[in-house]
Parts: sequence; C-alpha cells; structure tokens
Amino acid sequence: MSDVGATADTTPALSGGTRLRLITITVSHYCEKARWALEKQGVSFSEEGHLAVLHLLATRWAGGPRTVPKLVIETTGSNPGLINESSDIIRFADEHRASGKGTLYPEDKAAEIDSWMEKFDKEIGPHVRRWAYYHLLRSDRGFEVCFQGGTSSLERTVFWTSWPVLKPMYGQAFNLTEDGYRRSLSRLEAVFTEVDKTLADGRPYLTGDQFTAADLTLAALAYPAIMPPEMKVPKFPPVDRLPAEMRDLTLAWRERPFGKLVLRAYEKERHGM
Ligand SMILES: N[C@@H](CCC(=O)N[C@@H](CS)C(=O)NCC(=O)O)C(=O)O
Repeated sequence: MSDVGATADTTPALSGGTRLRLITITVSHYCEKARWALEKQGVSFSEEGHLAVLHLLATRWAGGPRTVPKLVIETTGSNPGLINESSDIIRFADEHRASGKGTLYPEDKAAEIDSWMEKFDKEIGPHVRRWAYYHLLRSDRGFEVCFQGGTSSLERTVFWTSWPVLKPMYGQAFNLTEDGYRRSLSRLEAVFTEVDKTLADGRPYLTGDQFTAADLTLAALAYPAIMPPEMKVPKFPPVDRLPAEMRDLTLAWRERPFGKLVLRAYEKERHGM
C-alpha cells in the first residue's frame, strides 16, 4: 500500500461495508482526475500507487483493461466491482458524495460538461503526456521530477534497476519523436485556445460560476503543463528546476486564461473542501 493511501483514507466509508481501492500510476494525470473527484466528494478510498509498467501486475490481478485509474469496489460476500475509466470514476464519486457536498454535474449543464470532458480526454490526455515525457526523459532532472512519491520503496528499486531497459520502451510507447512532439503541441495549443475563447467573457469556470466535472477534468489533465504548486501526489520540485524549454512554456501557459483556471481550480477546489 502506498503512502498515498494513508492520506486519502480519511473520510467515512460507503454504507454496507464497501471498501474502495484506487489502483494508480501515481504520476498519471488521468489518475489525478479520479483521485481529485473521490477526495473532493468525500468518498473514502485507499490508493495503491505504482510506477508505470509495474502497474501491470496490479491491473492484471484486478481484471479489466490494463489502464489506470481502476477503482475496485469490494463488498463483503460478493465479487469486486470494477470501474475502469476516469470519467466513470468521477460520476461514481458524484453519485456517492458525502452529505453537504455539491454536485459536479449540475443538471442544466450536463451536455456541455460531457462535451468538454470528452474533448479534454482526447485532446489533452495523450498529448500533454507526450509533451511532458518528451522533455523530462531528455533531461537528467526529468528522472527526479517524473517518478517520485506515492509508490513502495520495493517498486522504486525495481524500477530504477530496470531503467536502462525501460527508458527506450517509454520512447517507443509514447512516440517521443520531434514530429510526434510538434503534433502534440499543436493539438494542445488548439484546445487551450478554445478554452481561452470560452473564458473571454470573464466567467471563472467553463460553464459559468460553478466548478464542475469539466473544470476538474481540464485542471487534472493539464496539470503536467501547468504544474500547480498545490499538486501533492506526486510532489514536484519548483518550476524553475524543470528543463528550460518546458519551464518557459509552463510559465507562459500559466498567464493564459486556461492556465489561470487550472491554477485557481487547484488553489480553491483541490484540497480541504
Ligand atoms: N480513457 C482512460 C485512459 C487512461 C490512461 O490512458 N491511463 C494511462 C496512464 S496516463 C495508462 O494506464 N497507461 C498504462 C498502460 O496503458 O498500460 C481513462 O480515462 O481512464
């Protein structure tokens, strides 16, 4: 069990002795999206954090696809349930939210929220991942930035021992070529510009005054681009220690309306609400 679990498991359990286990790659932004929703809505869970590749044992054991986040719903006397998509985990968190918590899906905005979420999953998720890995894996500093925190010391030892073999596998898996990087950057610019235009009328959040699942999805998936200081797991070093080109873009993006939304969402909606 990761030290993440120890901090996350603080809210009352679901009724009927149900236990929730969130299997993650701690650094993953899709996992951050699920973690944020569960914590925000006061749903009790423990997190089992892994390093990429080493997560495969856990996901195979749990069943379903190999991707994370994966929410395992354990109820005494029945087979565990599984939720394998981060957006479905947000929906679950909202449906099982603790009393006094507001919904992340105001009914009159449902279609708008779904449409933004689908767009962010497709246009930010894979492209910000490639953008970040492209920079981090080319820099020695990238190692310490990328893979710290929330995993067991045994996994960290196995991971670093295997790193010479794993590193080229990452390069291949994410197509970390110059061309691939440029394509991802232009996809990111397009969606960030669309968000900027939507926010141009001064609204604080995507659908108006209220923070919704759409804002949560944008902020969590864009966290590697903006690196909000409130990001606790994994804990990143300050922006000025990032590789130079990455740092410069992050600082420029923070000044844009979408970047300000991400920073505001982390400051106001991420912890202790
Ligand atoms: N559509 C999925 C995407 C999840 C996803 O891409 N997860 C990545 C981590 S960022 C993953 O599990 N990669 C490891 C693998 O494919 O084995 C969701 O929203 O949950």
